[in-house]
Amino acid sequence: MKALRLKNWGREPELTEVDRPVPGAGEVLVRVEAAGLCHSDIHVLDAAPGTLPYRLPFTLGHEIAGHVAALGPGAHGGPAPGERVVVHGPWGCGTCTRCAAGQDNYCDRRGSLDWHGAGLGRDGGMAEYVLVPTARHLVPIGDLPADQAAPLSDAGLTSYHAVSGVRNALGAGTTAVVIGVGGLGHLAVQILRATTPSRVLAVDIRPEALALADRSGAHLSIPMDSDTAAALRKATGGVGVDAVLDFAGAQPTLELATQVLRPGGELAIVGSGGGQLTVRKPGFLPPGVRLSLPFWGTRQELVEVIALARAGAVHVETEQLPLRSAPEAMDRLRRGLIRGRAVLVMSG
Ligand code: FEH
Ligand code: ZN
Ligand code: ZN
Repeated sequence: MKALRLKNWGREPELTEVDRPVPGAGEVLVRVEAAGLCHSDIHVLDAAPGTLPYRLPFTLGHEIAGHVAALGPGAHGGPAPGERVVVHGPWGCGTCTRCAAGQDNYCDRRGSLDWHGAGLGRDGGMAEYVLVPTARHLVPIGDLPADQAAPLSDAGLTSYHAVSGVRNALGAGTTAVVIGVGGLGHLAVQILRATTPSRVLAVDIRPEALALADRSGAHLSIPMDSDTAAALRKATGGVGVDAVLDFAGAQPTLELATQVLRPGGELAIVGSGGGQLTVRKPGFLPPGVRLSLPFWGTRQELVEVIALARAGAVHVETEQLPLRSAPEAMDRLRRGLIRGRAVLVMSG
């Protein structure tokens, strides 16, 4: 089968012919229908040798949807052959209390593993087939199209998990701000609209991203410039915003968040833009502000995201591409030229 494999650190991945995996005890072989591209793939490609614990070579792709092709011995109780599924991508140790609860994204043994999941040190889904270690990593998707389901397993799930973490601050009469309206941010806007009563404001530097925010249901989209803080404060009648979800995580966006947060507000730093905040008392942060660094999401949250999409409450704007176009698409992703989410669609 064809697979996009990372063979050397700092080098482009290669489309390679490899043997189709055969599921062993407890394992499930999934025929991949779609696999999304993520900024984390770029971070993996650009990682210097030794910075990630992963062993080369491996197949990329941690945002995967398809159907069950075969079950290994004893792999029962999960989806049956032929059933369409999405893969819960964070694979932990499988035996700690977090993994046992479907919270592999916060595995207690993460630091000792030489993988973080499908396509992250283990063979992933930018291939015709992917081997999943256990059926508990699979969530049924019914008739949801694969190009929708795949991005929901990472972009959607990460956004949903971030919203879940700040939900306490988002009751009636509140305001939430999404900074960065890309593959994750446009889904966060929809998830906020679908699951909270908050007004949703969106901030981005790109006009096309602000248009995407409008299409996604933002009440107001505001360009990132020197007037953004004033515009956000004005939009809240001067009291400040109740929650900021920063999908950039860059210095300017973190500083914007500290300028507009309401006392007692929530800041979820989702993007890995490398921005820094000084947290001290007294300091610049409003009193009572809570910070979170959400990572990916739980299996149960993935079930909930899929249910939202199947109910029509969440729709992913995708750019669909064949597997062979992945290197070119990754280069455009690296340069910020992908609108929505790029999804590799497997033929056959
Ligand atoms: C995966 C692995 C490591 C860092 C970040 C990620 C995210 O793409 C998961 O949503
Ligand atoms: Zn990702
Ligand atoms: Zn674990």
